[in-house]
Amino acid sequence: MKKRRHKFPENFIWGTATSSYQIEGAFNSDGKGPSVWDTHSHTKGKIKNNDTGDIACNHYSYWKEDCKLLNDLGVNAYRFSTSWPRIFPKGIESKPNMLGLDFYSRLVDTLLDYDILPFLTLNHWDIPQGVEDLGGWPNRNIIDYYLEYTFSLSKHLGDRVKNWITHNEPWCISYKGYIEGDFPPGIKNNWSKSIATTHHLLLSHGMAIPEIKSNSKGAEVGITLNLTPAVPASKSTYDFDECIRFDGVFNRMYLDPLFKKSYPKDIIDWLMKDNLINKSDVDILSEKDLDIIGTDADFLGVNYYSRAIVRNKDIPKEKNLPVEIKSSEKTDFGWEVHPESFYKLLTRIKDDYSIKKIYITENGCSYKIGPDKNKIIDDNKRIDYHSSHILSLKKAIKNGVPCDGYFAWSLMDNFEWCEGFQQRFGLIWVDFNSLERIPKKSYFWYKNLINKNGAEE
Ligand code: GCO
Repeated sequence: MKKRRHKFPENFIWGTATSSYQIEGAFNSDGKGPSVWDTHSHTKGKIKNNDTGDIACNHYSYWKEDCKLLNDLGVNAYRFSTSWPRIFPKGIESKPNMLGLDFYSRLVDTLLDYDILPFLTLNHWDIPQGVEDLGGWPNRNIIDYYLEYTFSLSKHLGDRVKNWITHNEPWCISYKGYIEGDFPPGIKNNWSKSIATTHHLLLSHGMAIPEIKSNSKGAEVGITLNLTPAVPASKSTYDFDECIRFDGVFNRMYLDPLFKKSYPKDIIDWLMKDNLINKSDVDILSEKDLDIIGTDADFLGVNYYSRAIVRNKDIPKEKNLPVEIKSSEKTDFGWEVHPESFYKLLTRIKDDYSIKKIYITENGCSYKIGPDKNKIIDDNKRIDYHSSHILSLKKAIKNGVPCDGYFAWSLMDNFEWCEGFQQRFGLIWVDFNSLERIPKKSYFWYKNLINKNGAEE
């Protein structure tokens, strides 16, 4: 018997996503200034294998070929990011670098010629080293520079780009940059700076919305969050409490201000109680700012990869309970494949927050499998990953989650941050020596899925 076909709503958007530093290369071409990721990757020992994004996929030269691959894939949208230091090399100039703007302008025109909607992310982490040197995100002044960049870009591209994402994954900037310290600027355990970073990112998002709309008639503006649902590893109350904290730091710290105009009280109280922040850190989180942060955005971008199984490391021995949650299969990155949590996450944000529209701006997996001698790349595991997550999404939509699009991460293998070129998320294989692109089996599978608007048998 034939199984029922699962169809997606008409006009559902199927896309793929990339980001500037991860694919462009050309790190110092045509007047581009250094970004914090250039600085970071050029510092020995920060990135596996000391890889850098100097060349990456050299999309800066191969963009036409890449657009053609997008067109052949049949996507109706493409999410990419613009490199701020290509437009304002130090971040503080009064006039934009036209060569940088022209690159994105050509890209946008070509996408539109192919009937592919450009989804433009303004900040996918590679901010100019120049603004970092002035204090970076913890310094409120950065907002003015960011708005200048946002205004300039929307002025030049706003007639053609109608989908804007202000920031990608503020958690990564704030937590990995200032608590874990593996991302630039590489500061560890500084909660004051981390909280200020979160606040300034969110505030600049709220302030950018009217700026972009003033330049781009009918534009949709949103922000992309990486959300990770969490489950306690055991029945222990220690694990349970830790899980609530994890959810607060990871998810609610962003969702609450954006959609409820407040920061989670339990997290602020905990940080104060443990003397990780002081009153002056809390004072900057003013109601006036929160009002701007909560400006009605047109959509929320959700990036989902995996769930977290949370264990409290300080659990006293006598209270230690065995871990009950068994992890499922893992990708080559060691991230658990758990499509059920994707469904749970989406229905939870629908229930807890009133969000008009969601786009899945990233979902994907890392598998190293490469070409055989006939240049066939048999990445069935990637197909299984996307397929199971798309089914969860379908179920979520059926249960009222207002999702209008899905972007597979990523169009092609690229520079995976601290992992360098070790992790491959692409539907297209990239040979990082010859820069040859070879579509994987998953590329053809996705093409077929798009063609049938998500129907699978
Ligand atoms: C992120 C970014 C992407 C990553 C992807 C895989 O989530 O870290 O948005 O740039 O490459 O998520 O880690």
